[in-house]
Amino acid sequence: MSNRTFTMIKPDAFSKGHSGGILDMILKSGFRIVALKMTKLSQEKAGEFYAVHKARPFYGELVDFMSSGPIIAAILEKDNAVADFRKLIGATDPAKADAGTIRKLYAASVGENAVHGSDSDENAKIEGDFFFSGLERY
Ligand code: FUP
Repeated sequence: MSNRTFTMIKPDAFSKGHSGGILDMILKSGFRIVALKMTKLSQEKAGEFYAVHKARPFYGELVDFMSSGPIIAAILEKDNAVADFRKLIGATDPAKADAGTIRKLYAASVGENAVHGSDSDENAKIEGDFFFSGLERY
């Protein structure tokens, strides 16, 4: 079990001014920030990040959305980080997310669902490495 996960505050939540509220929830839930940056994905980079979903019908919209504006990317540390962070963000569809989760509070739809959270230790490492060099982690 690894103690790190990777997250993004997506363009919808960023543009609505929810970044501070989301980072506050993350810190108050006991995660330590290992790496953090504001950036904007190109279509090409967003497509690369979500390549696993290439065959899905929503892939084009997902790539358009994720490259539509700035995001905040971060590596987070905590015991049981991947599972605990998935619990904190709630279900992919905010209508199904538990009360008190980030998606329940801040997400509008399945497509524009405010935050990303890695779904496995293996993907947490791949996704963190996609955004951050060794010099950008503390
Ligand atoms: P999650 O791991 O909760 O982010 O969800 P998935 O890995 O299943 O999906 C990745 C992203 O694809 C979601 F954040 C949003 C998008 N998506 C859609 O746009 N429509 C869908 O029906 C499912 C996912």
